[in-house]
Amino acid sequence: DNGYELWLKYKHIQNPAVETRYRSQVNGIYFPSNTDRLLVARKELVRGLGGLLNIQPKFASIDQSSLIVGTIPQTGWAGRTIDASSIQTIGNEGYIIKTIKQNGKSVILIAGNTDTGVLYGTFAFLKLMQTGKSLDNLNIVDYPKTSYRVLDHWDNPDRSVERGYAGFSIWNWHKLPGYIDPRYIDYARANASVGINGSVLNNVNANVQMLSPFYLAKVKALADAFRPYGIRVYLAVKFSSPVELGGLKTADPLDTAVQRWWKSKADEIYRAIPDFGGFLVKANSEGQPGPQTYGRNHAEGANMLADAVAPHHGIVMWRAFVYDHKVPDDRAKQAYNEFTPLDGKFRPNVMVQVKNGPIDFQPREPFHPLFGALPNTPIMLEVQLTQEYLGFSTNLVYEAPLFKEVLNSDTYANGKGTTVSKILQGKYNPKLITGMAGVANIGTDLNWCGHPFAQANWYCFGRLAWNPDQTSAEIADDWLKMTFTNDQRFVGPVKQEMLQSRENTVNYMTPLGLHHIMSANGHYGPGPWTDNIGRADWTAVYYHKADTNGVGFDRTATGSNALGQYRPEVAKYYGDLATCPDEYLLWFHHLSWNYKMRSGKTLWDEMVHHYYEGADSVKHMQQVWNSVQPYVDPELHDEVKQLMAVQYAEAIRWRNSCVLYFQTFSRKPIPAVYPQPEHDLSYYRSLRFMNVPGQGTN
Ligand code: BDP
Repeated sequence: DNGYELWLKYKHIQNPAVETRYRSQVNGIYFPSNTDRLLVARKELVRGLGGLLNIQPKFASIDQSSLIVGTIPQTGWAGRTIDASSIQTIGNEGYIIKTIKQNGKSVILIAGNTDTGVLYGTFAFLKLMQTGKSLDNLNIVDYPKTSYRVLDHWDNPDRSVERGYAGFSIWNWHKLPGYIDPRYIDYARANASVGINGSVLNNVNANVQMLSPFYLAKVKALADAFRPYGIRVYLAVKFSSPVELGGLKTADPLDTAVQRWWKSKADEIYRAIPDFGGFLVKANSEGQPGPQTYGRNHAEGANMLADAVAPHHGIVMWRAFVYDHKVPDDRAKQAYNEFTPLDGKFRPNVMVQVKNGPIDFQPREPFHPLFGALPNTPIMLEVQLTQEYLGFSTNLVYEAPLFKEVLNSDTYANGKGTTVSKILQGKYNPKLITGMAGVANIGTDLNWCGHPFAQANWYCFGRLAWNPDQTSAEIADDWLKMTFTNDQRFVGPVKQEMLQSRENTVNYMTPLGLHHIMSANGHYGPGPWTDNIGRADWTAVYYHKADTNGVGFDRTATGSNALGQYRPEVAKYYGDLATCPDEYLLWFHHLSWNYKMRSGKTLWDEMVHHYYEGADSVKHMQQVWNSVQPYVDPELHDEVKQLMAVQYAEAIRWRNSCVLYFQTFSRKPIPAVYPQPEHDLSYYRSLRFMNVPGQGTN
């Protein structure tokens, strides 16, 4: 098992009683398929049943079938059993799977208002079998709770991937548009199986060539390949394209020639790709040009692009990841400062895309203060699947708990209970479109994501974008069963480790609210000592502020007052040491090394404890993995085992580096109960690791 089949393995069902029962329930299938999308759904059903039940499905007339699949009108009398409210609830992408009792016979119906709904319903039906669920008395009414569920590929035209740790870009630009790699189809199947309906093909640090006719022909080929799977393509665009590509003198969004240039570019794209999704823009951030380059604001820039795509029903995803030297005291505050004055000024087809936290995809951050602060602006949550700050593709980190942490955060924007999840589900301001974006972790590696368990991050992103209220545990459960086996002796213990894995990594990298202490540029190993690299807000010392008195970033009123950007209830909760959870302590407070923690330990001892606990938990994970060896394909087992050994060594390096470094300030001993680091600090500081091409060395 090389991992290529992802969670769509459709392995033969091992329990003969279950297999027999399932077979009888799909004996005779009615599935009219007159569109490309219905055809791929039907093909998937054939493939799935072929694998799971080892059968060649038999298609039959509606009255001779025990499984009826189609759009509601196509399914005749069966479709007419669906009540009006369910039809309304499922909308354009949802589906119904239900058991109908007819003349003493049971029939299963999979139906949607649209062929997209049927496609999603088909995958959901297969998932029931993949996870060993009963197909008796079904009554499932499901639909996506957000409209835009998009993967962001940070892929460059030369096939390098910014922050990619799974090989090169899967887009073979050289062979496109002539050659459609079967991998594109498998990519689309995987996305459709979890409801992902959009794909931004290129890096947010965009190359203007992507908008040239030469590349647009290639983009069109991908759009055509993905369309049957309900996936639209989007492009990241560089704000200065009218100058760099169009030869204009300016890219000022209020200049009519610039507006005309974007309109005609949009028209050109839509002539080739009528369902093109729209643009993603990184503007005035990390050196990228933007409206501020011309004295305009984000809304003026975004609206100009929004007007170009609006006639074609396209959208603009405008990133709120902005920072520069303008807020020298605290980078965390800049996005809020720039965007809140613009609330209500964006066009309805602009979504402001906000990262989960105010800095940058750290192992743990509090939720971004922009959530709940833009009541009249469409919002999209951006999370990072590729493990830039989470140990690349050698560390096993299941990210659902990280995503859930922001989703469950209460912004108090509209009183208690205004969670980020509710905002994204449109329950706060139902007039606004919403979505979720995940920075993809996909590359040319045989197993797609580098680490076999990193596939779970692609999977859980889709599941949470579909319904942010699902739990990390239920998603892990499904993924493990679909990817490995239904055997509880495997699923039980491994699920526990997955659920714990992110906390492990927080513990050995950035416990107690520490952040951004990774090595500069690469962000893989520890670099708490990083200073003097040109810009203060790229160093580690800017964030941990350790000195002999203490450690942590004071973001209360006595410090940067970033806390003031949250609602009073939230500011009070994090600002008051009596309520601030340990997890966020040093994010918001600068505290003495002797500060007494809830555990009774001093801050120094507690920090050391977390670093050791983090590394030990990786050892525990290794033991669990060894114990489940009988239930895993040997090749896959060995691959994960080797990666866990790398992860353990990395965890030790992190632990020893950080403990020794912070000890230079605390001047306190590492409690004797812990094994002392084998080397001194200068050794750890001297270590250099090869990084991914084009991303500097560690
Ligand atoms: C940071 C990455 C950088 C990205 C940037 C972004 O280090 O490579 O370009 O985010 O999101 O995390 O634009």
